[in-house]
Amino acid sequence: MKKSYCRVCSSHCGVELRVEGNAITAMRGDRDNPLTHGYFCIKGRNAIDWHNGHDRLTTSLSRTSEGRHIAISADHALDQIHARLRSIIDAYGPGAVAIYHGTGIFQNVIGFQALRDWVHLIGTPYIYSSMTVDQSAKWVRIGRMGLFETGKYNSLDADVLMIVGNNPAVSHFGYGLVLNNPAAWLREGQRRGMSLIVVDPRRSETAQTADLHLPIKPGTDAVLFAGMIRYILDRNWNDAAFCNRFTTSLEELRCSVEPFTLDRVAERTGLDQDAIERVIERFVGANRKSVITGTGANMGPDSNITEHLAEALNAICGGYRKAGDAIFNTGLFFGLAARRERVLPPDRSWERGPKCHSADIGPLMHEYPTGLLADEIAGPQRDRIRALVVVGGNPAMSGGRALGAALGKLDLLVTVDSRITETTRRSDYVIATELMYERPDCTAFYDAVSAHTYGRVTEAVLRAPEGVISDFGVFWGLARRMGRPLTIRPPTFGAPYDGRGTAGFVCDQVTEPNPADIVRWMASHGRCSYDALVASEHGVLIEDDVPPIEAATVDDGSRLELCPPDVAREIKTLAQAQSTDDERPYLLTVRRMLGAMNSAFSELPATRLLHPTNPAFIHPDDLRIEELRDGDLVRIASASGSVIARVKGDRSLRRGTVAMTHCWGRVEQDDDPLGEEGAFTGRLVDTLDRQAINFMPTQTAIPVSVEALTTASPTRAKSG
Ligand SMILES: Nc1nc2c(c(=O)[nH]1)N[C@H]1C(S)=C(S)[C@@H](COP(=O)(O)OP(=O)(O)OC[C@H]3O[C@@H](n4cnc5c(=O)[nH]c(N)nc54)[C@H](O)[C@@H]3O)O[C@H]1N2
Ligand SMILES: Nc1nc2c(c(=O)[nH]1)N[C@H]1C(S)=C(S)[C@@H](COP(=O)(O)OP(=O)(O)OC[C@H]3O[C@@H](n4cnc5c(=O)[nH]c(N)nc54)[C@H](O)[C@@H]3O)O[C@H]1N2
Ligand code: SF4
Ligand SMILES: [Mo]
Repeated sequence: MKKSYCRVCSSHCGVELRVEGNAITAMRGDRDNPLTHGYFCIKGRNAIDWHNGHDRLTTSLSRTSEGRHIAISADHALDQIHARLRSIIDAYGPGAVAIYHGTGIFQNVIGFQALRDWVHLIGTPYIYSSMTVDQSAKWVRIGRMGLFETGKYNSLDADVLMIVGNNPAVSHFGYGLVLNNPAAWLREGQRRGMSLIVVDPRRSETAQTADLHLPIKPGTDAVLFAGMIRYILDRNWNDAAFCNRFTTSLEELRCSVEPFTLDRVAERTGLDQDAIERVIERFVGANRKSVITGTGANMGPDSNITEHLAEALNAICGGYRKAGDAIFNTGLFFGLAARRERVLPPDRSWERGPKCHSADIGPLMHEYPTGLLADEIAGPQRDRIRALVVVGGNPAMSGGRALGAALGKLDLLVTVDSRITETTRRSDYVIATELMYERPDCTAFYDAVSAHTYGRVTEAVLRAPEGVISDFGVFWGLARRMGRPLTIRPPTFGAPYDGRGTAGFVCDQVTEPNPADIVRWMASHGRCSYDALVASEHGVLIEDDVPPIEAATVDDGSRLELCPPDVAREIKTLAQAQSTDDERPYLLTVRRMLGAMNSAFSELPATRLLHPTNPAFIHPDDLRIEELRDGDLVRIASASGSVIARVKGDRSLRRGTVAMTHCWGRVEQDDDPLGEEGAFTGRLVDTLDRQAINFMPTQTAIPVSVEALTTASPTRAKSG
């Protein structure tokens, strides 16, 4: 068995693979991995199909003038792409070129850094990613409030952890959580004595093991947090010492949340008043506590203010690690600067820097809002985006139907992926790339966000099919054609690519570097030598030195801004809002399914055997009222579109909720009139109903109607 690690998600499970010929024939979790201890999930196993599967792209494609895709060598494709980019840049400047990167590149450290350097060489500021249709409310919150450097407690040390709209037991993800098999670490925390509070309209797999669960009405989290803050401030239960030293505009916050009395909050959130009080008391009474939010909190109609108020609750209660608490992650690859109690002040980056073409908005963490990308491409302005390079993403689906349609208006669409997707279907060129077990890699990208001082390297355990190149090779090849050397730099989150003054790995312009040499370079800076990383085939976990967080030193005046004027205005609007929609009595919520990773794996036979299409989960009592039975076909309609789906009873849901996963099916209903390939919920997303600053569309708590179409047997499988 060969050892490596899974890179489908950021859990980075250690795996053992049996390779016969050049195919994976068996796979299991590596029991000796110090963090994941043999854990392994269906998505990880589905990667076998991904590598060996019949739908693997084994050649690059180009589109003929009649619109057909034909095979082309990667070399010829890159020649043609380079020439077409050159003429677009000559005519309209580098700002006419944009990049979109999705979840498929986050676990490929060399490819990702190559992409970033290439964007830098092109000279366009326009970077888009899946983050701005995901949890960029966190970036808005950091920009408006600032950040406390010590970070939050998690299952390693919290006494109380409140998880809001996040289901790590399925998603294996959560900002601030231990990312390696997070559910196991939550259980470990509970064994240690930690209380787990979950706020979720669904008794999710995470909520099932929680000590307290608030089954909130979807989309009302901001109201809950405003009410909790009011209740705490009213009783002076906040951490006054922390507030005095590290926060500002507490009085403005107090005034803003005044209308949110607990009885009103209970009514709007559909929660029991006593249950809310119990949660507040448990949270406030604990010494080490933090609030963690996920997509359920960051995708609703008030996502930015929800995120801000959740963090304000955390801040007024001093929910951050304090002087003397342990720093569990000291940065295995690049080392982290000593952590001390201090505020990184708000910077509101979007008020400066190059603006979008279609809106007066600048960069957010050096990216632009994907929620605006359709306008940026298809808008009337002469200055618009004409060429888009997509890497490891499927924006035709993830950005909603409007973006799917806008992609057709580009002069040039290039997609770098390993399989056919709704985005490759719309592309002028598709570059077929390597998959994870075909490349050497290391976990350096997660150095800053890992909960532990942990890292590992892996070699390639399979040969890529002939005709397939690496993500790195795409950008090295394009840079070579530009006559510029590509430089690979240490990965950083939210920092300008060229602004760190760190020397990089300068790539030869004639001979393509061996990616293994770049991994060696990447892994040679840190706490552990490259040779030691290679020798430790289960990954390296350093636990023996956990230095303490340092106390604050001189006061530099930086404060967490609890309630700046725009936030106060948004809270006021929230207090006044009362939305009811009689025509659309249900609220559509997001949820993830174990076997698929957004659009990836959703088409695999193993996934479809379990779920012929993505079900519309509804509480059985709601099904009864609608005179529906499991498997019945329904039309689900929002104000902006409709999908055809099959219902499935689910008692874990709050009544009045329809929960569906995203990025399944086809973008246009005409391509799949009966919804047999799945229901694309992006058609229900109103792309004009967007948040300020990050232009995040509402993806959860969307008012919908449910109308029966026909009845069918519960287990009817996909035809054909
Ligand atoms: N309605 C609605 N819309 C949503 C969401 C929702 O909940 N509801 N969720 C949003 C969220 S959170 C996200 S993150 C986005 C997802 O947005 P995207 O990232 O745009 O979509 P994915 O389907 O994850 O696309 C990943 C692609 O990467 C490819 N890939 C995998 N490995 C590699 C690799 O090594 N190299 C390359 N080049 N490609 C690779 C896969 O084949 C796949 O096509 O969707 C968003 N959209
Ligand atoms: N298996 C699998 N794993 C994945 C992915 C996948 O597609 N499949 N995608 C990956 C990606 S890109 C991301 S961003 C992460 C996301 O990771 P998570 O944020 O954990 O996403 P979900 O698992 O959908 O959990 C969201 C929870 O929010 C709840 N929710 C919905 N609406 C609301 C609301 O209005 N308020 C509250 N309080 N809760 C609400 C849902 O019921 C659900 O339990 O997962 C990653 N991991
Ligand atoms: S949780 Fe599943 S998909 Fe994520 S790294 Fe582990 S095996 Fe891979
Ligand atoms: Mo995501």
